[in-house]
Amino acid sequence: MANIGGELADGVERDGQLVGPIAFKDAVDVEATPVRPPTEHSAVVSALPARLSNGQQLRCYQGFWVFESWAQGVVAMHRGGLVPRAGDVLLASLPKSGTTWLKALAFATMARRACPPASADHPLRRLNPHDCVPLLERPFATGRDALLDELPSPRLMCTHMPLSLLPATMVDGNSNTKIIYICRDQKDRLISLWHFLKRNGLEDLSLQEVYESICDGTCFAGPVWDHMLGYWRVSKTDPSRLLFLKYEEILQDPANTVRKLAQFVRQPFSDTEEEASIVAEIVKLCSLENLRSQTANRAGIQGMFIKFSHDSYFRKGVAGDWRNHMTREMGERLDSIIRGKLCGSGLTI
Ligand code: PAP
Repeated sequence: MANIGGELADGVERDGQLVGPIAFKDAVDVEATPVRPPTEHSAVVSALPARLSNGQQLRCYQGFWVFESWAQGVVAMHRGGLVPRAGDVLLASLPKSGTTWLKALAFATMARRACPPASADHPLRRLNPHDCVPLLERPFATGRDALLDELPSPRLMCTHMPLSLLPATMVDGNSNTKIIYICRDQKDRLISLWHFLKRNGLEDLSLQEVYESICDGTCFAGPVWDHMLGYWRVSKTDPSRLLFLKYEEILQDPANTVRKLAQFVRQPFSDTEEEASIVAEIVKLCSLENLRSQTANRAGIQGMFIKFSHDSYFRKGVAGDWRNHMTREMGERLDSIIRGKLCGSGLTI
């Protein structure tokens, strides 16, 4: 069997067969997993600063705002609740930065030998991308984190948490975990978030409220600049461990991102794969149009405490939509806050 690109990624081969990540929903039985709520952290959480932001009760843990319903699980995860494995790949983002797209692209790329992107029964043709790649905080919040141990290698997982709240074993210098971060223009992210929350039960939420929560750093997973900077700095000091992507760059050249991503997880495309247009097939499979048209993405919901409809993850998928909703002054004020916070880091968005 070929050793693709010279070096075979950890966890890619099992019993002589090339394998990829298995869709979360196919690999585990959520209902059958024993529940062990992380109640040992209730005293820690009840002592944390609290506030209501964009219709959600939040707590501030170690400088970041997290859903109160997730807070005990976040503490449990942070304090070492997840045992990393060789071959783990973790996707990270602030919500509405392109997470769903990145999940699809990374899953399709890593799983391409076990599930060719053109195959009719590809998991992304029958499951929502969030059912293929688990968000770490959810099983931790519900005490079902044992599910993550059940996932076969190579594990592909996701988080909205900042780097500083991940288990130290996943992020310290000796960790084998590869992290792919995606960020997006905060003005477009804000508009996307506003539409998403309105679509999922907060019909009366004002744009101004969401806007102010991003400007003053109190939105979920914020302050957004600290979230981005935590990942950005590691991508600069250790680029083999952290790949930093921008939504707008993927929009411009998705094929280039797929190649970059494959290279990063040490599964570069072979000449044979290039000749067979596998990259283009992955891009097509993961396009907004294709994903939106799948039955699994037109119906159904996602989430444990908070429920989000599958179709609400697919809206316009463009850069610059903020101009249709915000004044130029609002845009300039937010840009200037973000620029000031990122100043000197080398990161521009
Ligand atoms: P999440 O963090 O809650 O998972 P996320 O996927 O980051 O959400 O955000 C959804 C945004 O990604 C939407 O942007 P919009 O509101 O500005 O339109 C959605 O349209 C966009 N999106 C989802 N899938 C794709 C895709 N395949 N290609 C491009 N953009 C996408």
